[in-house]
Amino acid sequence: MDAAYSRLAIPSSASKPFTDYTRWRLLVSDSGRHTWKYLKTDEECAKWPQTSEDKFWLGMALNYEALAPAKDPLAAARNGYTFYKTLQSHDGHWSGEYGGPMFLLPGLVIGSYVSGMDFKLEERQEMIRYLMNRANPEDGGWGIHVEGHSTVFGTGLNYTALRLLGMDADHPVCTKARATLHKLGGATGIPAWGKFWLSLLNAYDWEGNNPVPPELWLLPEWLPFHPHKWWIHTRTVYVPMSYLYGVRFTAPENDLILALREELYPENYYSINWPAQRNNVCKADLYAPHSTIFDMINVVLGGYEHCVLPPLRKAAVARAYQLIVFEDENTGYQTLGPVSKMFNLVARAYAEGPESDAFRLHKEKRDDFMWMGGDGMMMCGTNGSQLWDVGFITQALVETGLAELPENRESLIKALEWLEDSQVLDNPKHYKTSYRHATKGAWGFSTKEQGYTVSDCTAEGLKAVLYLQKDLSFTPKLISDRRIFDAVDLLLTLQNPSGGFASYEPIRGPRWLELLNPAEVFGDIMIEYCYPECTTSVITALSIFRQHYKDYRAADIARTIKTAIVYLHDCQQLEGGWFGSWGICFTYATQFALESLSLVGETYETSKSARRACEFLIGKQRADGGWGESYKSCEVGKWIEHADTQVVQTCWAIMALMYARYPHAEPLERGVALVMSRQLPDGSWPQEAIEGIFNKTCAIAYPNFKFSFPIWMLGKAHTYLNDLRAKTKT
Ligand code: LAN
Repeated sequence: MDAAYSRLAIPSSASKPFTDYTRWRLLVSDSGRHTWKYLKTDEECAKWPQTSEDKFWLGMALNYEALAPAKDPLAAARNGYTFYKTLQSHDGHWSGEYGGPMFLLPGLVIGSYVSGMDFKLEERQEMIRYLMNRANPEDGGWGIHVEGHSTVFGTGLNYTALRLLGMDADHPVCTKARATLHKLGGATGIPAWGKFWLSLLNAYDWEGNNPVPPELWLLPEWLPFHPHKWWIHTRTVYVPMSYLYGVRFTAPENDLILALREELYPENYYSINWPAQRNNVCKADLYAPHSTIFDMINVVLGGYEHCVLPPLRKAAVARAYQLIVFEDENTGYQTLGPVSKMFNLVARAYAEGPESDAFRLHKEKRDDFMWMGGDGMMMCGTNGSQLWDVGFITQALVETGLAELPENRESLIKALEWLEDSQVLDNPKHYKTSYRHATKGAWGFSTKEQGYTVSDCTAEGLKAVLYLQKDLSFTPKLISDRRIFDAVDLLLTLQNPSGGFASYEPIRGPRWLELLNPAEVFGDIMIEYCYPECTTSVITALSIFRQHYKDYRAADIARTIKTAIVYLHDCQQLEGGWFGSWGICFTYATQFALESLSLVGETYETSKSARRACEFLIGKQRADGGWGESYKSCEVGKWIEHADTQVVQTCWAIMALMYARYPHAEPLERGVALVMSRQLPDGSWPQEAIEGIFNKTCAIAYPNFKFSFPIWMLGKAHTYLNDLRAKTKT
């Protein structure tokens, strides 16, 4: 362990790369798999030249010539795609960074360290650099995400990561971060997941954690609180956590761990009253405080930990381990997400050792989460957002007519090939036995290998395929009707009684389970909920589908759309907007909801609800013509202005108004002008604030949105405004 993680001499500034950026390559293989390679020799570099895709994501200059300046919105959209097309991967999808959360890289580093799994030197150097670049300039700490204020969660874990990666404790970056950590009270007050990671590392006592008993997996499945009824991410993280807690995994002490025990705490580590820390969470971190009932349950469970029946624990640990193996095998060792990835990896490495296949395969797929960017190497929120990005840009091109231009045809055929290759054709290997929902016919958020059904990803994938295969004359018809029906059948299994659609599965557990939310830093994570965004994607997909296939399950589809619209009305807020859970925030969800309403003819002229939504948006337009909303809207549930106008949100707002057939041109024209004014001479748009969110508090990056949504909006607005002007003239 020690040799692989030796001390490194790190410069005091991270503005310049620590490695040679001309040597990094993104390998795109196996249906959109992303892994970054560092080439060692000039010969290798000559054989495998850097592409624009590599250079763009590495933040290197592309030096494209300026395009002819756009005279109208359509020309601007066309220029946008002229640029964006050069970033398309050879297999037809668009790669991209999926960073933002600041609690993932420490999981990668701590999990690897305690499993004895090394990194390449260049990876360590660039991960260190990334953390240096992401430290908050004022206090040197880190928050829960890249734009967040410093917290114990962010600072305690990223400090630990830096130290394990090889930074010295007296490096100025460490000194500054440590001072902030201590000012926040030190690592005793780290939230539950932080306590857990530090306990695995042997730098926090297990006694300081609330219990994570694996025995829940042995309870009868009909119980309303059985973990298979939890939101899929919570339960998939809970499986390996309960295993690692059950066996009390603890890395062996070494000098570095002993040093961390000194550095992370202002007080003497050995004098800390650990059981008293279980519910100690720093104020700067706390978003969802424990309920009283949860605290009471923890007292009982804490008592149980002193008298566990060994055979019962053994059986429970074995059951949890079986579920870990199922998950690994279902997903080609990607697992559902980055947190379960690293917990599963630690569990498998512990149980099966460094020589095992499990260890090797986990190591291989660990690369899929490591993304090299302009500021260094990060860990991504998933193994990419492949489907999500391909889905939006292809629809944008078809709807705007840019798809028909000869110059774009090849790129669209490639995108269709990728979509064909990425549809999941079967249910999971371990299906009901691992509590999975069906996957036959699905598109997931990232790759087919990860393979999880997501309602809106399946819907956006389906829409993209229908657009490409049905609306364009020049595309091969790669996906059969049968496969299209499979996607539709799957979507129809996902509706909830309220009419709405949730993210991965129909809601399984009761609402009150939220009282048992243990995470402290995230809201609404215990069960699935319905989302206007997911609901819209599904019903728009179904409605496009039925235009082409009038007879297939027509009654089911009609009923589904009708009840979904009822749900959408139910969740409109008084001020007129919809609250967004996956993008920021009201602008994002209101765009989706108005698209849904337009399906059933509800627009500004015909529907009070659509009109109220338009007025809500118009009320938020800024003097410069754009819109700008802060991620804080998602935390507090109320619109909060961003300091700056945002191109992507301006596009969402204008798309929303166009869906509702907003009749006044002037606000739209001003928004369009703002988006055009921010376009660069090469057709691209610069990166602005972070676009996405999850679990109410954690922002996440969708850097491809700055291409797909301006292209989409500008192309659509071109025709829309022309029509509007023609109408007002007559
Ligand atoms: C995502 C990313 C995509 C997102 C949309 C498709 C946009 C959404 O409409 C449905 C939910 C989904 C699939 C989603 C769920 C939660 C994810 C997987 C993420 C935001 C990406 C990262 C996040 C995951 C939970 C991060 C790991 C953290 C934990 C708390 C386990």
